[in-house]
Amino acid sequence: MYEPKPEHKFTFGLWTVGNIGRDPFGEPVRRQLSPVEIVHLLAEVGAYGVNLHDNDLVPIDATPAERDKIVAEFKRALAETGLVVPMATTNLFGDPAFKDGAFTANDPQVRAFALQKTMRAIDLGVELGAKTYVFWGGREGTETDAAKNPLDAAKRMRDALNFLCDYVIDQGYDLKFALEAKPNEPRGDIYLATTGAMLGFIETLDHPEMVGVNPEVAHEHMAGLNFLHHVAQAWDRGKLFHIDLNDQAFGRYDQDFRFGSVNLKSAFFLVKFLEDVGYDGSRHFDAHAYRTEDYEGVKDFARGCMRTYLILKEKAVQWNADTEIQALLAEINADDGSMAVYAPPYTSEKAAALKEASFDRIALGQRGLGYERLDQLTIEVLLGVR
Ligand code: DIG
Ligand code: MN
Ligand code: MN
Repeated sequence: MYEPKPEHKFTFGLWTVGNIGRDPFGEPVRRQLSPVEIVHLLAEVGAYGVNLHDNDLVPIDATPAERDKIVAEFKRALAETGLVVPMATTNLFGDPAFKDGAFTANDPQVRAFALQKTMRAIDLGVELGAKTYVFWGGREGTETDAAKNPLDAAKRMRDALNFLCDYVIDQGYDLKFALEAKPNEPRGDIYLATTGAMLGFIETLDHPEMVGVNPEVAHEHMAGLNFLHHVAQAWDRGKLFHIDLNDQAFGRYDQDFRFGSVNLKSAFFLVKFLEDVGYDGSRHFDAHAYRTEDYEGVKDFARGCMRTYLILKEKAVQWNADTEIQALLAEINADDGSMAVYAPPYTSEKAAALKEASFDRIALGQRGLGYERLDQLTIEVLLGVR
């Protein structure tokens, strides 16, 4: 039961199960696994794919010959295990060169270097078979707005993404971009802080059809937002190109906890949404094990992410089939059709008639909606007593 299979499209970044447990207040607690070891670990736990930042695989100072050797070894591990690489991205946040950002940095040489590094990383991702390219602007932000005008930052981000979309078109790559929002950390404030902000920004680009979003649970939670609502808005716009699953206590730094380990009900409604609408992309766990864990614990973390997803997927089927829940939903959404006359499209006749219509406002306010019963039934499905 709840065994991950390739069709579930569960993926992990090299940096997730490869996280060695360093944090702002402590040194690493686990040895660094090689990318090849990580591929084999992910195969052992039943993952479908592995994602990477360029430098998770190829050190930033590797020579072209070293790069080719590393990539060849990695490809061999992929062939041996059958894992695929659905997504790739660039590390534009680790090297000190990017301390003031990459695409939005005040130094034009840093901005140009970031473009160069990203083009090379896109080449690597495409070489490994990636079809989605994520942009997380971890350093694209400020600690003081004295440093740069947010309009300049937005223009620089737009120029960079337009340049890179044109590069992908020029190269003939089959690749889409997915922008990942985060409100803060490591910068004091990060530009384009939420998925909603990203959706608005995408419409200002030259090739908006190539660009979607990669919402992450922890990042909208950090901003105190309902993650499902952001995912639904992205889906509604046809922009849910990828998703980062994990968990997170509200108002905390980015904890990147195991999926479903904190907010079980919101994880349930997210899984139900993804399954109900038929989301066909990767279920990418951008998370890592507790610092207390050894690599057996890391495998427990990875298995837990996938098991919880599959258990919640089964609960969603049960919720959709629960006769009492469905009867309540039918009652809540009862519609005698009398208001259909005002339905879109607008006409001046409809507006005139609606302005003259009479409503029993008191009665409208007195209706009980049964949400307590409906939510309790949901909780009882999740607790396994229905
Ligand atoms: C952090 O949530 C970011 C980085 O891990 C990476 O660039 C991106 C891809 O999932 N998520
Ligand atoms: Mn995160
Ligand atoms: Mn992420």
